Amino acid sequence: MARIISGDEPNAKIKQIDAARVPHGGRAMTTDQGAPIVNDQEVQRAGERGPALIQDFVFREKLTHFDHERIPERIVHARGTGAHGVFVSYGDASALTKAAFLNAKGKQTPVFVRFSTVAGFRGSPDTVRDVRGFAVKFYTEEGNYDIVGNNMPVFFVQDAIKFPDLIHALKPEPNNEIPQAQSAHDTFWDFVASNHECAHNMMWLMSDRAIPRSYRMMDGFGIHTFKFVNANGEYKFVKLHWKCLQGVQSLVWDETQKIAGKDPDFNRRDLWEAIENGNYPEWELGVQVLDPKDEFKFDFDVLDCTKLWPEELIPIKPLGKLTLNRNVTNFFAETEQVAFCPANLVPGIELSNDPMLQGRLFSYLDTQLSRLGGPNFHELPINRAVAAVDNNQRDGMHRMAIDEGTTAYFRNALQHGQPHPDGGAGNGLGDNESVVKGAVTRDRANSFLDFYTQASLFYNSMCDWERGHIVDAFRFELGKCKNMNVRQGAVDLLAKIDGSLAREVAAGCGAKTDAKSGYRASTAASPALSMAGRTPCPKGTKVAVLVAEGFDKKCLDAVCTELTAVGACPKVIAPGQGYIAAKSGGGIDAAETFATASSVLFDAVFVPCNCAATLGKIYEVREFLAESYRHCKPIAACGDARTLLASAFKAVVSTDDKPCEDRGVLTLGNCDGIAAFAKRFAAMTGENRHFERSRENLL
Ligand code: HDE
Repeated sequence: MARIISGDEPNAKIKQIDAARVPHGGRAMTTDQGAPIVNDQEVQRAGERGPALIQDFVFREKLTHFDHERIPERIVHARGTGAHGVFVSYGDASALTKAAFLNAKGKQTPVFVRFSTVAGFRGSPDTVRDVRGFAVKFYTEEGNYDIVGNNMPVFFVQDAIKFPDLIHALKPEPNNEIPQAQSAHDTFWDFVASNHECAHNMMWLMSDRAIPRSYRMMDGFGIHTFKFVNANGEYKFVKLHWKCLQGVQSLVWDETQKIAGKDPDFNRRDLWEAIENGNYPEWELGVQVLDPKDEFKFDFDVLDCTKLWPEELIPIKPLGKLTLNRNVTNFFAETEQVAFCPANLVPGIELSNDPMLQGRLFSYLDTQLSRLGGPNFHELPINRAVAAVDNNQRDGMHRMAIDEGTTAYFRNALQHGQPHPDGGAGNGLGDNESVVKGAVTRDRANSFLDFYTQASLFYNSMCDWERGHIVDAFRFELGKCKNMNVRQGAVDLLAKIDGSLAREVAAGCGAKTDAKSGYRASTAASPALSMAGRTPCPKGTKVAVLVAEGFDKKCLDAVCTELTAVGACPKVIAPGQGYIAAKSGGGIDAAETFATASSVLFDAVFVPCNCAATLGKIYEVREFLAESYRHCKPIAACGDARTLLASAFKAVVSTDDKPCEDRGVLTLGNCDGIAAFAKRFAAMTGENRHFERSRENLL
C-alpha cells in the first residue's frame, strides 16, 4: 500500500488508522522463519523521515523473496495452462501392454494436463497461429507416465539435432525480438524453405488446427512411435491419440487476431470457466497398433515423426477416457512447476528408435535443471509420484526428503540389500531386448526422404473451406515476409506438394511459379484428417444475448432456457451494466456492456424482440452482428430485431411465426413460434460454422 505522508501528519494518526484497518485474531503473519511480524507496511527507518535501516530483516526477507519470484520460463511451450483430472481405463489391455493403469475396466488414474502454445513467451496471447502442446502426466501405481504430445500428429523436423535451429528460426528474430508468438516472419519461412522435411507439419500449421477454438476442442497426439509390451515380452509399435469428445473446432483467422487484443487469455479462461461450471472436457485415449512384422509395409518409415499413420489403414483402438475436472489451486506451484519428460515411462510402454524421440530423452531432464534449479524437482508436489520412490539418489539443491539410514549404495549388506532393482520380478521398467546393428553414422535412412507425399495427402483430405483457409494462411504468412527470396522459396516448396495450391499462394504474395494446376505429390486422401465431420458439442458454448430496456422477457426466457438445456452459456449484454427492465414486468441483470464485450469472444448471438429501437442507435451493435456474420457464427433474431440484421448483412428472414433459417441466420417474424425457434437455435450452437459466408462482402 503506498501512502503519502504530509510533513505535519502526526504519526499517531497513522497508527490509529492502521489499527482500525488491521484485523485481529485469525492468521497471524510471520517471517519465513515463523516469527510474528508486527508491521509489514513500513520499512524501519532512522527517524520518521530518515533513511531506511539495513537491519530491517523483515523488509529484506520480503524483498529478497520477491526478487527471486520468477523461474526461467520454458524455452518452448512457455505459454500454457493446466488442469487436473482422471483417466478411466475402458477395459483390460494386457494383451497389448502390461501397463497396470490399462489393465482393468474402470480403473482410475489421476492425471495433470498442460496445454500450451510453442513460440510465444509466457505472457503471449493464446490465440496465435501455432502448434498446441498437449502434455499429460498420469500418476500411476507404477510411477509417473507422461505423454508429452501436440495437437498435430506430425513434427517439423526428423532429427533432434535440428530442433534448436527450428526454434531459433520460429522465435522472434534475434536483432529486435520481433514478432512475438508468430511464424509469419522471414526466419521461420527461410527455415521451412531450406528444410523440406517441414513440408507436412507446415501444412498442418497453415490449417485451422493451428487456431483452435479452445483447448477443449482439439485432439492430441503422442506423435512418435512407441512400443507397447505385454507380460510375455511381445511388443507392438503404437501411435497414441487423444480424440476430443467436444468435437474439434477452430476460430477464424480474423477473429484470432482480434481476440489476441480483446482477451489474450481466451483459451486459458475458456478451460478454467468450463471446469468451474462443471462442463468437464473429455478425450478418448486410443492407439494405432502395428505388428513389427509389418514395419516395412508402408510407403513411410514408422520411425519418422513427420509422418502419420492414416486411420483408414491402421484404425484407432480406444483404451480409456480422460476427464479434466479440477482447476489448479496455485498456477505457479502446479502449472508452472510441472515437469514433463517423454522418458517418464511405466512398465509395458517403451521407446522406439525415432531419432526425435531419442533426442528428447536427453533434453527434458536437462532443461528442468536450469528451470527448476537442480535435480530434485521430482519432489515438488505436482511432480511427485504417487507410487513409492526408493533409490540411492541423495542430496543436491533443494532436497526435500530427509533420507534415513547409513547406506546410499547398492549392493549393500548393511541394509540387507535394500532397496534393490526389481528386474527379477519381470515387471520392471522395460529393458526389452532388441537387436541393433549397423555402422556408427550420421546418415539419415533413405526411407525418411520423401517429404511431399503426406503433405499432399493432408491437403487432398481437406474440404473446400479448409483449403480456402490454408491458402489464406499461406498468403498472410508469406505476405509478412520481407525477403522476396524467402517467399519464393516457400512457394517452390508448395509446388512440390500441390500445383494449384502453389499457384494460388504465389498469386497472393507476389511470387512466381510454373507449377501445373493438376500436379499433386499424392492422389491419396485420409477423410479422418478433415475437421468438417467433427461437429462441435454445444456444452460450454458462449452465446451473446443483446438486450435493451423494454425487451420481451418471454422471448428471451424461451431461448435462454433451451440454450441452458443443451449446456450452452447465454450471457446478457446491454448498453449499461446492472438491471435491465423488460416490457411487461421483470427484467434481467446485464453481465457485460458493449464497451466490455465483443463478438469475437462469443460463439453465437441472439437478439430478442422489443429492443431494436435502442440497440439500432448503438454503433457497436451493428459491428457485433456484422462481425458475427463475417466469422460465420449462428445468429438469431426475433420480431423487430430482424431490422438490426438488415443493417449489418443480407439474409432471408422470417415474416411470420415460422422460423426461417438462411446459412446460419435464424429469424422469427413474431413470437408465436418461439418454442420451435428456441429449440432450433440451441441446436445450431452445436453445429459447424457457416463458412460459406466467409468470403461474402458485407453491406
Ligand atoms: Fe518438446 N520441449 N522438444 N517437443 N515439448 C519442451 O521441456 C524438445 C518435441 C513438447 O507443458 C521443453 O520442460 C526437444 C516434440 C511439449 O511443460 C524442452 C525436441 C513434441 C512441451 C523441449 C522437442 C514436443 C515441450 C521446454 C526435439 C511433440 C511442453 C520445457 C528432440 C511430440 C510441456 C520443458 C509442458 C517442452 C525440448 C520436440 C512437445 C526444452 C529438444 C516432437 C508439449 O525440454
